[in-house]
Amino acid sequence: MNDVITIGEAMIAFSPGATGPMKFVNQFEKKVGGAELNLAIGCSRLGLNAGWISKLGNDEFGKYIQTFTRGEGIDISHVDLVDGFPTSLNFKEIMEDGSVRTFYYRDKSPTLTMTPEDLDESYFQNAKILHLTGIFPAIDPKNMEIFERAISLAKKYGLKISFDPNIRLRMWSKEEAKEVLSKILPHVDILLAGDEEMDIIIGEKDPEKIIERGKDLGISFIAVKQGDKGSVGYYKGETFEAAPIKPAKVVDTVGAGDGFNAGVLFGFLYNWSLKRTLEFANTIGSMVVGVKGDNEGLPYYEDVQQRLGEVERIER
Ligand code: KDG
Repeated sequence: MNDVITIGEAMIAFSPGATGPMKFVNQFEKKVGGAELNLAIGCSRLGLNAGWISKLGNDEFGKYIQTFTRGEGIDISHVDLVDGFPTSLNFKEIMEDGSVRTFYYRDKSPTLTMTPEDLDESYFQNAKILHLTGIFPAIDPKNMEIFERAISLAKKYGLKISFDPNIRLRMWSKEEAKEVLSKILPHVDILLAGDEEMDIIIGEKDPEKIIERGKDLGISFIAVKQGDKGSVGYYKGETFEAAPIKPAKVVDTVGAGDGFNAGVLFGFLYNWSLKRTLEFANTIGSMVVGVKGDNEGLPYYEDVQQRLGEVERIER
């Protein structure tokens, strides 16, 4: 039984060997990225069972991602390699202060070959949470047909639907994102959204107002991510504002939101208090930004406990 299943594209992420403008960087390290896959890795490292539904190119990069994800303990039984569609790529630019720009090469994404019929009903029967993000419909608005079937299967089998808008403005406009993503919100049980993203979708970035609107839509767990300002959450009638956890150093901010999401889903599944869940998730986000790569900084459960001072860290 998978605790969490997710649908989305992964890609080779070329990480720069030096900080500064990308056009002057001469060496890149081959890594793996993709918001939904990062979430699955984050969950798996915490000890949850995570499954990923996707397609990769039938090429060296696709095979590498397959091997990498298998090594992370992700269930890739629903990931296929397809001919004629190369595995997508991205190149990252990282500045001295840790701020990042990502340049995508994903126009012929292997996930364009996915159809609603690719979703295996029995996979939904054996899972607890379905995690979706706004990146998948940004690749092709037709992917909403896949989401519609996924949502209806999730409802049929009692899965909670978790959603992160993950708005990527290199992929679509604010108007397009708003039109498509606002259709997903009424189906969501667990909302994991940035304040700026909610401003695009519902025209509100004040967490209190987002929570009010989320409650009206019937969303039961709401977490509003505010970057280095921490997060605000709502669950079972309670609202909590979790202070930010200052990272030791900001090396690469990409993937922090996915790590936060993994922390929330973990706390949700273990029925933790809202306070504990948000503090745990904030801690994970702060750990991710200290490591270069989209998922290399995602911690194991004991790492978070050590960071929180709950267990002793033995160095040697
Ligand atoms: O959330 C992090 C991801 O955005 C990153 O790993 C890869 O840019 C990416 C994407 O579109 O999934």
